Amino acid sequence: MKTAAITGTGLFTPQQSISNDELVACFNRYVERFNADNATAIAAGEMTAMAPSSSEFIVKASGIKARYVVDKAGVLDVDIMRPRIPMRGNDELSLLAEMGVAAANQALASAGRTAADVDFVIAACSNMPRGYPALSVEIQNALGIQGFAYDMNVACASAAFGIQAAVNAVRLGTARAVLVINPEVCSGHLNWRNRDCHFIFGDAATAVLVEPLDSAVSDDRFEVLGTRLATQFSNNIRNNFGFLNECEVPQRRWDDVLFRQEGRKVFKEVVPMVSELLIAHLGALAIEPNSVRRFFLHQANLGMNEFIARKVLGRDPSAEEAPVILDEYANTSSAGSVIAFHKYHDDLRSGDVAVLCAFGAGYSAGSVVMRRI
Ligand code: CO8
Repeated sequence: MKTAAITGTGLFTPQQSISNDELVACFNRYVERFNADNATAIAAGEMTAMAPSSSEFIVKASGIKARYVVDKAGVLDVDIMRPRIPMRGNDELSLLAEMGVAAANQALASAGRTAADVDFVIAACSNMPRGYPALSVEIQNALGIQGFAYDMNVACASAAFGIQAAVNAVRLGTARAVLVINPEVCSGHLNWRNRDCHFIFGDAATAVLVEPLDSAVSDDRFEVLGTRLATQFSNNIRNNFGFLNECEVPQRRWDDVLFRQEGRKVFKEVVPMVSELLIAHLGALAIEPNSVRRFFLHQANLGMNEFIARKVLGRDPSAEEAPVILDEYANTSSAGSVIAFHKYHDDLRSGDVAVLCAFGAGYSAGSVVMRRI
C-alpha cells in the first residue's frame, strides 16, 4: 500500500464581509418592524414580541466577529434578509462549482500539480446546488480532469470524511491524486431573521490535494498517519430542505427548510463525542496529545474548541496550538477546519504532528492525523 499525503491546499474567500454591528443593525430593524406590525396581537398575548440581537452576545457566545458572504446587500436589506444570487443558465458554471474551482486551482498550484495529474474529485460539503448532475462532476469537467467524481454530504464534518475517502483511494492505488473540495454558501440556508442563529454562518470554499507521498513534488507535504470517523444520529442540528418539499402535505413553513439547531445541546453533546474520538485516535497511533503541535479544529464556536482542546490536552491550549479563523469567517461548515489548516501551517517544521478535526450535524465527526515531511 502507498503512503498518502496532503500536498496542497486552496481557499476561496468571497470579497464581501459583514461585521456583527452591521448584521445586528439590520436584524434589530427587522425586530422593531415585526413588533410594530404585530403590536395588537402581542398586547393580546396571542404573539410573542421578538427580542433584539447584540454584537456583545455574539462575540461572547461564539467568538464570531464577522463573516464573508456572496451577497452582502441582500442579507442586510431588511426587506430581503437573504443573499440574492443571479440565476445561472444550464450552460453556465454554478456558483458552488465556481468557488470550488477557484479553491481547487490554488490547491493544485501549491502542490505543483495540474488537472492532468488528478483522476478523482470529491465535492464534500453541506449543500449541493441541485439534485443532479453531481457538483463534483461539474467541477471535474470545469477543471478538465479525466477520471471520476462524486459528492459527499456529511455537513460540517464533510472535509474529514472526504479526506479519508481520498487517502484510501491513494493507498489502494484506485486514484493517482484526489482533489477534496468544500464549497459552502451557508448564507443561502441560514434564517437571517432568527436571533439564535442569524450570526452563525459565512461563505467560503476550500480544497486539498491528496496523492502518494513518494511521488509528490510539493515542498508542503503532510504524510497522513491515520483517519478516523464517527457518526451518531441527532435532530439537534437539522435542515428539512429536500426534494420532496413541494410534494409534502401540508407544505412546510418557509423557516422549516432552513438551518436550525438546539445550540446548547449541540455544544454539550458534541464536545465529548469529538474529544473521545481525538483521544482514541491519537492513542491508537501511539501519539501523546501534548506532542501534537497543532489542532485544526472545526470552526463553529470558540468556547467549544477550547473545551475540546482542554479535554484532549488536559490543559488550556495556546492560541498557536489551536488557531482560530471563525472570528473573521464565522462557521463555514465543511470549509472551516481546512481554512485553519490552509492559513496556519507554514511555520510547522519537519516532523511536527498536526490534527485536522471536523464535526457537525448528523452528528458527525472526523479526524485526520498528519506529520509534516
Ligand atoms: N443576541 C442577544 N442575546 C441572545 C441572542 C442574540 N443573538 N441569541 C440568544 N440570546 C440569549 C438567549 O435568549 C438566552 O437568554 P436567556 O439566558 O435569558 O434565556 C441567552 O442569550 C443564552 O442563549 P443560548 O443558550 O442560545 O446561548 P449559548 O451560550 O448556548 O450560545 C450558540 C449559542 C452560539 C449557538 C452556542 O450554543 C453554540 O455555538 N453551540 C454549538 C453550535 C454548533 O457547533 N453547531 C454546529 C452547527 S454546524 C453544522 O453541522 C451545520 C451544517 C449545515 C451548514 C449550512 C447551514 C447554513
